[in-house]
Amino acid sequence: MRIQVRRSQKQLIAQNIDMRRLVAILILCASVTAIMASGHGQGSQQSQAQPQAQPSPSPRPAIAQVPPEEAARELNNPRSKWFREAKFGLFIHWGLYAIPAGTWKDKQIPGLGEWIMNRAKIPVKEYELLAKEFNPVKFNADEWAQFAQDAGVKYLTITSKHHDGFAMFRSMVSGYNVENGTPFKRDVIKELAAACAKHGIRFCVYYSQAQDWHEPNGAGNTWDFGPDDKKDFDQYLRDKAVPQVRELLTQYGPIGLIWFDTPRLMNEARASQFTNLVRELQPDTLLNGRLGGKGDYRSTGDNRIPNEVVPGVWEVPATINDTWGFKSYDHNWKSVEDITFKLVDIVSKGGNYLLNVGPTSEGVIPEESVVRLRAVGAWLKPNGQSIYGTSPTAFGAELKGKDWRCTTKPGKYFIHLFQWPNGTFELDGVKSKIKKSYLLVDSKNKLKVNQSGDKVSITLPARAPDKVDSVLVLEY
Ligand code: JFZ
Repeated sequence: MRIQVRRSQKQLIAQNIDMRRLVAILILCASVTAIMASGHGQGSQQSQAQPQAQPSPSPRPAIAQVPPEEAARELNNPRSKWFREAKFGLFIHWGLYAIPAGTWKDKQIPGLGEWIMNRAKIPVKEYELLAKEFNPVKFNADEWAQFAQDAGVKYLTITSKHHDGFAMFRSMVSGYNVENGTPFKRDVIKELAAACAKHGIRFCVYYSQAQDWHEPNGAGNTWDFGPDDKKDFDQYLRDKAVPQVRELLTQYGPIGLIWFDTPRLMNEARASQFTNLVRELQPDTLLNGRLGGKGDYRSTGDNRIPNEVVPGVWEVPATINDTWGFKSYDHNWKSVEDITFKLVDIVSKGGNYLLNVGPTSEGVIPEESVVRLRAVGAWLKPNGQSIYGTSPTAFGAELKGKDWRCTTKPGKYFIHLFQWPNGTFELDGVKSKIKKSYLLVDSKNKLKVNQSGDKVSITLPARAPDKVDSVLVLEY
């Protein structure tokens, strides 16, 4: 990767670019070098350790930048068009871990809810028994898809198999699955895929390709099966992971993307088994960046939002409290204001927001999540044109503060005002002549525009039309 950066730098110098871009590239070179040296790149040992829901205070960047030509390739990939325009997705972590919900044998287990088997070192023989209890009678795929629609997300990514190895779909490969191994006897993935199709939501699946704590040769379970380097990992890939991914790609209609994760023990050859399968069976399905090979887009570290615009196609996977899988005592819900700000902030930097909910063992999405996401959806209804299909900010100075953000479409700046200015909104560095300005929710009322050179001043009404984010449109 370093070599590619150097080459691109030379090319750009040859093209006589200005000093500012050169400085930016040098910083990029330095940060790529730093990431490689510190072993913090995606797929490194570090990212495979027990993950934290909270960002670490280390100065490591939220996302590993790629050379400009690589970012351009991501952006020009026709396969990712829907994803680039979607901007907002719903992540669902749901599995057997919803039953203990963070507590094992009367002890609250620290860490992420879906990691309880690992954190409490629960033997397979004990954890497996949860399947016999799994009976989420309140699960209603249609309600979940309706909820996704109300929240304004364009895609939904659900854990079809997390690290615990339990498949939430009917599988011929392993009886450890929701249809054959539980009293529930229903295929969750099938019902949800159908409901999403009905509600116009792209259906996507998470699949833990490397860690599988249920299998002697899967990565991660050292308490039952000993160290990973003694395992026949290829046997696990051949006999479980690859055939299950084949099932996912053939049993449920179109899959928008597959979200692979924590690529322990993965390498190019192992990753290509999945890549080839996906390209063969569903050439339109996107691959995320945590397979262990090249993906169609990249993820930031969990809950990490970059400070600047990041070129390319990328996504921020994020929790709505501090866990992915349901924990009965995690009440640290992010507010509607915070979620809306994060959505706009991420979109203004060029990314997607993949926000998670963790349903209970009864099949209910916690009411606290529902209320918040519905409120975001209610904001998106009249303001969605300033989010979906937009491009990043045309400015950048605003990213240092939290007062406002900018998203763009050809001929339009959308200014998201999180702080309502007194009287006028002043904007610097405007390169085009502003023709008109109005509030997105009140487009009939034209606002007074004063422009002198690259400075623009818009006269605003006394009150903000929205208490979280009022969108001001500037057309040029
Ligand atoms: C992984 C999982 O281990 C976790 O349970 C959850 O599913 C989450 C979405 O993904 O955790 C990670 C993986 C990678 C990073 C952080 C947490 N990373 O690269 O920063």
